Amino acid sequence: MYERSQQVETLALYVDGQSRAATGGGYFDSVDPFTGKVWTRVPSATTEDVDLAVRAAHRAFTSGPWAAMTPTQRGRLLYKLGDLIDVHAEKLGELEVRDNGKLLAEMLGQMRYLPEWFYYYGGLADKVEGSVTPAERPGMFHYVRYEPIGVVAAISPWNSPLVLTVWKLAPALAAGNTVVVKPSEYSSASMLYLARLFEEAGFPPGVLNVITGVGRETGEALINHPLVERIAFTGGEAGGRAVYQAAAKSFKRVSLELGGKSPNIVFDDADLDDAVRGAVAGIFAAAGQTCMAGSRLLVQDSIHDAFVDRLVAFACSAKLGDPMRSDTDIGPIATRPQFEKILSYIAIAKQEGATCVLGGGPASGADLGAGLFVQPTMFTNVHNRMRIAQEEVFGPVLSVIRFKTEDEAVEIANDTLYGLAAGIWTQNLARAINLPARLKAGTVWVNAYRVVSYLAPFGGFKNSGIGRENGKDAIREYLEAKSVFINTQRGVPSPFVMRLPSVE
Ligand code: TXE
Repeated sequence: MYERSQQVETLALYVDGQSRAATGGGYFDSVDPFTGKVWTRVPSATTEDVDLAVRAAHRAFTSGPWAAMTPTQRGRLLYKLGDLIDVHAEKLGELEVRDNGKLLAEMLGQMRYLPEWFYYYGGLADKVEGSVTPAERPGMFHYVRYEPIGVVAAISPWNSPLVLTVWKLAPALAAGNTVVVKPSEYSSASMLYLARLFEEAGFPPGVLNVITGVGRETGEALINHPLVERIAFTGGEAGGRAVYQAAAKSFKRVSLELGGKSPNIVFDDADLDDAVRGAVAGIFAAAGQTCMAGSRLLVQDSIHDAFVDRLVAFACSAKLGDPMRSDTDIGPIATRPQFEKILSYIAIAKQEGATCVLGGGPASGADLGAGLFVQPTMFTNVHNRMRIAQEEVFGPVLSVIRFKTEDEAVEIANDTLYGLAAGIWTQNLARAINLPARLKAGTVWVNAYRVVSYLAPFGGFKNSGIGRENGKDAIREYLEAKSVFINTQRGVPSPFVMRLPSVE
């Protein structure tokens, strides 16, 4: 059993290869969501710190060892980092649990999987190939090369702090950029620890910088910094909108991974045991605090009542408790604002006339420490136009919606502003093949839920975001294409007329 240290640790920013306090000397506290006690003090980066970090990243990008490195050498550094993460996985997992209260089992799993991103993108670093285009006019040689963009700002949330940061870091660095990371103010510890592993792996100073602080100040200073050329953001809609607007002001390249209201669709031909587990994985795992939560459960009319009964029975057996314990299924809610937001949505669902068939409020008890727990909660008689079916709750609150036909299921599934993910439960082969194409979602799982991979592009349709992370094309998101024309013949034809090929 993991013993929490009682000592309050003081963290340091990581700028230009140095760990140090913020220039203003300020700190803010991070609270362990299970004990309710402050467990670490995090530096509050000022605008000056942001500027120092971005300038360091810019220097490292334009001159010095990183700029001179071959892609193969960069790749080797990424491999080394992957190896080091593997060695430190347990420590990193523990830090994340103390910050966000998610299950140690889940965070350890994430940390042990994390090196794969560095191996995969490390391997890709020297496989970005330009091309020579066919000659279409005499004497003109043309090729395309791909170049890194510059300083990347990576802004990440608290729910899976390192995983969601590494989805940005690994391809950005493999492509040759430099990065300034701003982790969530609720979960800075693991990223600051990871920064030291960058140093141990041999990354030159300035290639990775970590500044900590709140979104409205540190985050905004970062996205508005003129030397930042690319922003990669995962978080809520409000932050996403701020990033998109800041990006528009100076045409920064941007990718956004925002929320979801993902449908998890159960047909009457499904393996119902698996579907019950899939529904639970969709909404009660991580206490529903995941962007891809299957928060709308669409159940076919003919099995609706029996399925709801089975789901309630299964969800009732989930054990709430200390996220550090191996027998805990559901941990506390990560932050007080999130806890209050979840409870407010439960109240909204009740006002809207949905029927609460499970939970419906906060949970407390001897095993729950001082944590902010919400009971696994299920509403039936939900209509898709209700707010509880349209707005992201980011908590263990499931809206069950009835449908009769496949067409109706598709219509309900797509009737949302979001489009991050969707689940389908069926044993019908034709349906398993045909339905994914009809759903407006960046990821579709059939007879599975909540599966991600470094190999698989991840991102959203509609309000769920812009761009894709993971997979081999993600490295292109951190590169600019450049066309080079070389005239191999002497003589420039009429300088007043654009040079075009003859089309005879
Ligand atoms: O996210 P924020 P929060 C959803 C979820 C949750 C809501 C708010 O519904 O209730 O978002 O969560 C930084 N300029 N998701 O408040 O604020 C911020 O400091 C620059 C979905 O935790 O978006 C943090 O580092 N940066 C989600 C990061 O953005 C800004 C994950 C995310 O914080 C900023 C988490 C600004 N103006 C919450 N405002 C998902 N998609 O996985 C904030 N930040």
